[in-house]
Amino acid sequence: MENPSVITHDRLGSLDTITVKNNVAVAQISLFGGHILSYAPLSDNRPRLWLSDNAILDGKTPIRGGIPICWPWFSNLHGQPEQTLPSHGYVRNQLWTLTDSYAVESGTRLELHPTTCSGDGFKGTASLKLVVTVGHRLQIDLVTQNICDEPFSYTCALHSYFTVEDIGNTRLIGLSGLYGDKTREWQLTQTPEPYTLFEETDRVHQNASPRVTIKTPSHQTQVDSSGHDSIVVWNPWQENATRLADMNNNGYQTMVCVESAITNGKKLLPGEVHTLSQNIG
Ligand code: TA6
Repeated sequence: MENPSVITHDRLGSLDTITVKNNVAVAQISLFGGHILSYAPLSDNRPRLWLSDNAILDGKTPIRGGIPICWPWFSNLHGQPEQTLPSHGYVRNQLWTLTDSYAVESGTRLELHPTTCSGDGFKGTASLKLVVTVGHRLQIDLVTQNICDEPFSYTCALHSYFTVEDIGNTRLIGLSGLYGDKTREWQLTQTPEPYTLFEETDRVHQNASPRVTIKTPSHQTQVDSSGHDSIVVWNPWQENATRLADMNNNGYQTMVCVESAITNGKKLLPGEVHTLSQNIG
C-alpha cells in the first residue's frame, strides 16, 4: 500500500473522499462514482478540473464536474430519449471501493472498483477497474474485461470537465474531421478552425484525436486519449445552465468538457480486456 502520509480519507458534503498529496501533485477522488473531483500538479498549482459550485454532494446524485465515469453506456442507451435508464450508465451512481494504492515512479497509483458491473440495460458479465495515477500528469485508465463466455458490447466515456478562465476566450486544438452535432439533430458537420465555443455545444467528434489542447490566453491544458473511438465536446451554455440545478447560471463560462469516449460501441469477446485512457497535463 502507498505511504499512509500520501493518502488521507476525508469528507466532502456527504461524500467519502480520498485525497492524494504526493511530492508532485494533489488530487481528490469521491468514492461515490469513483469520481475524480480535482487535480493540480505542484509544478504550477493550477487546478485542471472544473467542479460546479452547486454540485450536489449527497452521495446519490451524479456529481456535476470532475471526471464522471460513464459506463456501460454513454448518454442515453441506444439514444432513445424516453430511456428510463440513467443517463451515462449506472456506475457513476454507485459507491466504489479503493482496492489498492501504491507508489510508482511517476507518483501514486490507485485502483478502484464499483459495487457491481451488472444492472438493467446491460446484458454482459464484466469486471471494471479504474486506475488513477497522480503524478506530473493525471492518468486515468478505465479497464473493462469480459468475464463471461458470451461477447458483449458497451459504450463509455471519461466525461472530464476542464476549468477555463473564460469560455469566450478558449480554443480547442487537435480536433479534425466530422462531428455529430447533438444540438442540430446529429447533423454531420466539419470541425471548425479555429475551434471556439460561442453557443450550446454538444458534439461527438468521430476522429479519435490523440491530443486535444484546451488553449486560453494564460494556459494550455493537454488532454491525451487512447482506447477511444471519439472525442465529445460539451458546454451547456447559458439557457441550459440556468435549467441545471447543480450548475450556477454562469457556470458554463468557466468550463468545457473534453471527453475521451467510446460512442460507436466496443465489442469484447470472452476474456478480452479493453482500456479507455485519458492523460491530463
Ligand atoms: O457528454 C455530453 C452529454 O451527453 C450532454 O448531452 C449532456 O447530457 C451532458 O452529457 C451531461 O449529462 P449529465 O447526465 O451528466 O447531465
